[in-house]
Amino acid sequence: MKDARITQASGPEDQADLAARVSARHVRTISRCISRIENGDPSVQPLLNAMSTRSGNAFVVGITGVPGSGKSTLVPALARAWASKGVPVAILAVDPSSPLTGGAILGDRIRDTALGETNIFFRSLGSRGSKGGLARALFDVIEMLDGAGYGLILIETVGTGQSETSITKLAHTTLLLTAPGLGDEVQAMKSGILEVADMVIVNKADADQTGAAATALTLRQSLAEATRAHGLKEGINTDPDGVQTAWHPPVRKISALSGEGVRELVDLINQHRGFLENSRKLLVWRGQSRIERFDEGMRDALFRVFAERNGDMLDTIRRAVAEGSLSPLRAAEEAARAGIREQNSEVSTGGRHETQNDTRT
Ligand SMILES: Nc1nc2c(ncn2[C@@H]2O[C@H](COP(=O)(O)OP(=O)(O)OP(=O)(O)O)[C@@H](O)[C@H]2O)c(=O)[nH]1
Ligand SMILES: [Mg+2]
Repeated sequence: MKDARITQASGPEDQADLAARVSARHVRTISRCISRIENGDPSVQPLLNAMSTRSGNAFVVGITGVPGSGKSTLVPALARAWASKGVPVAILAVDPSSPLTGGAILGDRIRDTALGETNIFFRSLGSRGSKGGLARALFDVIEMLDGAGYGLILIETVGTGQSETSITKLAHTTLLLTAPGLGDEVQAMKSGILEVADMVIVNKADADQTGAAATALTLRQSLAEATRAHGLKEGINTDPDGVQTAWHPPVRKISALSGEGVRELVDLINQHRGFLENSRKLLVWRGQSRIERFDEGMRDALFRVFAERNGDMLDTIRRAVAEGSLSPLRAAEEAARAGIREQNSEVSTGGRHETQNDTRT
């Protein structure tokens, strides 16, 4: 009963209750709120506002790579490394390539571990399902999880479509996973993912040592080409004064299955995080991504306010646009200007809107 009431929360009391449950990392509540974010449900906004005031502490790692490279095997291993140190971890699987097994397998693997029940949250997200775009939904989901106290957020995404490019905008560390024999070095080059990867990890070294070494070598060379950073060493680079100036993507071999090299990978991710913090890139980044979300939110809000006030006019314009008697872009421009003029004249003639008081106090 209580849950049903919370799902439809609208009053201030319910909102506080909802925020408290999310902050207590109540798994079912969080999962339900993610669905509401995916569905573009505006009633989740007060919660997002509340969570946003507490966010800014989570570190976000994106794991991308072609199907079968071992992302779903690596992700739980990484999650456990942080969770075992008491850091609550959230895993988001974006578009698991095999909807039947991808997400489910990962979920099962996590459920198999004792830690999973307390400290690791798992959820899959589909780009098709997100109204208003995956990147936007992901931003809000990350913000909520961050505010709820998840210190590490891992995002698994298949590196074949556009989803991985939106991931690199949201993830602080982008990890490109590959494996010998998949032949995706070339594909990675072409898609441009190599240029935005912060580290390139060759998985399945246990199954094919020689192949893994050869793949790593090719990738090292391709990376130097892609980033035109021939003089840099892998990892953190410093200037003569010891100031950390650049990060050059390291290439490492691991076995997600046996765990070989995973501890070193955890150290590497922490090194990259340290670099982002020391060079203040993380701070700048967080600011920028908040500004981007503000800009998007502003566009949405302006449209919503306009539609609320001028529903009839909007219908008329839409019909004219559909019939071809008005150009869509010109109609948009003129409607926006008409909306602003109307707002201004209301203010100057002492209209009913609060704006008038706001601007004078
Ligand atoms: N030998 C070996 N096999 C591995 C390793 N990591 C993953 N695998 C196997 O590779 C297969 C694919 O692994 P997944 O973790 O499902 O790969 P994925 O990248 O998540 O694949 P999608 O979700 O389909 O994109 C599974 O059969 C794994 O058991 C490894 O380190 N060594
Ligand atoms: Mg997977």
